Amino acid sequence: MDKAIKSAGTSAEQIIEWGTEHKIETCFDRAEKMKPCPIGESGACCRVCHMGPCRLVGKNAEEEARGVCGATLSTVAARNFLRMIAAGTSAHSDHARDMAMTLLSAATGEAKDFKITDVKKLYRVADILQIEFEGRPVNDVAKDVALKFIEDFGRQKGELNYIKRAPKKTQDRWRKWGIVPRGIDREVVEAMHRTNIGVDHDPDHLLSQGLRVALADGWGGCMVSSDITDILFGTPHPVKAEASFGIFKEDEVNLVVHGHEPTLAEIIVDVTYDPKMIEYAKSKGAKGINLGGMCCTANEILMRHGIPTAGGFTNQELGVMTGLIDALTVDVQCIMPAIVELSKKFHTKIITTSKKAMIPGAVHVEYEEHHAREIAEKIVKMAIDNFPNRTKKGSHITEKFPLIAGFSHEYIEYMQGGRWRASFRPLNDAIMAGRVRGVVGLAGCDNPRVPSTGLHKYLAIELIKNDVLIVSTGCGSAACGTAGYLTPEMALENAGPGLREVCEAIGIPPILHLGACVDNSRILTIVTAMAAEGGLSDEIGGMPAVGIAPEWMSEKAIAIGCYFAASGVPVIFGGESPVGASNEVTKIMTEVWFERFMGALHFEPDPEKMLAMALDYIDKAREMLKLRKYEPGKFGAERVLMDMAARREIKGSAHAGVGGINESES
Ligand code: NFS
Repeated sequence: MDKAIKSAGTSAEQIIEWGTEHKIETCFDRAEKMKPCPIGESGACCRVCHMGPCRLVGKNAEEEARGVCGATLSTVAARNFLRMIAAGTSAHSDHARDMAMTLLSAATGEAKDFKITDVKKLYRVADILQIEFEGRPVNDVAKDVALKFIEDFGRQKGELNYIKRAPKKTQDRWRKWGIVPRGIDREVVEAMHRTNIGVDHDPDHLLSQGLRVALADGWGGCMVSSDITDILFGTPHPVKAEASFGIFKEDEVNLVVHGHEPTLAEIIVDVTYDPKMIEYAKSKGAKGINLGGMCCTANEILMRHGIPTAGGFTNQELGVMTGLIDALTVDVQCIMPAIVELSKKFHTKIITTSKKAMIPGAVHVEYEEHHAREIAEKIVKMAIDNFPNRTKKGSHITEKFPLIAGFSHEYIEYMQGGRWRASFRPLNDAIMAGRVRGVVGLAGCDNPRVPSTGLHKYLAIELIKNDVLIVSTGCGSAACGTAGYLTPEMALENAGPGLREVCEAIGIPPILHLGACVDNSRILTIVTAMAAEGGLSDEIGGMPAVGIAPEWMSEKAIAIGCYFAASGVPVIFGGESPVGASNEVTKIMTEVWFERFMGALHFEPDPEKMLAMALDYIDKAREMLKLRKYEPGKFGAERVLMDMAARREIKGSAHAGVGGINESES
């Protein structure tokens, strides 16, 4: 990987160069100027009270350094880390709370622009929550489901509803180590309490609360959010779309939705198809209205409507610099305030829409679910009205790639056996036979501190070459999408022979786009289903599966990494460790967590080492499960050429269609 480049996206890099020529500063320049403080970066700076900030540094800092109150380095590092998890969890969960409120308002008829779209999913969820659904009006069921979800936020005692969705053995581990979350809000508040000056000082105890908060995020906030979004807007199934800056059109009104929430964006999608609006756009000289997305809001409408994406986190300023965006609406999370200043150099209007998030200098059009359509129309109209102000200024870079997105748990199950035989059997069998070596969740942010999206791209190619199936979410998906990696052809060109065979048989790309960052919860339900299917591990821990967030930057990513670790998945994050100053804390998060939960959280900046570590975890899990040893090149084309027996075997298996990969090798 070329370390001199700022972004590994070819058109992104061209826009950055255009910006340098025109003296326009972006996060890439600011990242160069603003070096991270090494004390804070490694978790050694304590600023929880005003006797400090205390910096616990020095040769024997771990043994000798103390804050004014006497706090040790491991206490400080663990406390800082727990606060990161709490912040990340609060972001996902607050999003989930709003989704639950919208579901409730839709069910009671107060939010007239929303309705229950996926009744089947509603019933499935009702069933899990033990809510009677047969013979009842759909909206009554939806109301009960919404209320049950809302209970999860404020519950003071007991267990989160969705904890029981995990494999029994996984739940047992959580109970044994006392990390089953009660209510989501309660766990976040308790984390903030415990990390106050003078409360909890035991690093292991603090980090256990970290896992409890993280589980409230994964099996609470994120999972609740994904489920409600499916109920309201439909469970995703594969759709074709496009990615990168070429999605903007020179002759149409370009409106972009950026952030994380799908509600307003869904209504905007609808409004952009309204013939009256299209007529209005034409009256302003445009040929039509072109809607695009950025970051996770993009992923939400990409996988449900095929709306194209301009990419992930580091592409937001670059998108404005194309000069082609007439209006950019933002809701919450991962929005760089820099886009407002930047937009003044172009004609782009930045519109903030959330009650919770304002940026000085932006236009604020507040979203309110009871008047969703009215607000969406206002925003689309603002974009149209701004079209005549477009100038020639901008990089006008156009390059785009086709992609397939929208692999939900339900669809993955369906694609492996059709409507009547839907199951995870073929995937489990392919793993058992060694055609698929293992599964990696490639997720998390993209980051200007490394050649942005470059680590995702490197790992994606190397993993599929090694017959590892990738499930991707969030900006990990955006990185793969803007590189042209999310197509079935990718399997033919780059996947190892075993994985290629499986992808060809089912007709899927080797990298499955599972959705937004909250949809990491879909990975939890997939591994749970794999555990239930049998033949691999009977809990999440011990599966040949690893999570990687090579370019993470957000506290939300930390919360996600921790819920995977607590659930039993070894996780590898890129960059310097935010607890690197403390060996004790590092040891707890790697060795101790692995002993207790079969998951771990590592930080490793070197992408080659990340890859080696992931493959090592996968191979060790295969060994523990006594699965056939993975042999590179054993399956696929090489075998077809060998002899008739091999040909017959291939004919009877992979090429016989979806059911074919059912037959495990013996
Ligand atoms: Ni998730 Fe990172 Fe942000 Fe979404 Fe992208 S940066 S942790 S993927 S947009 S949340």
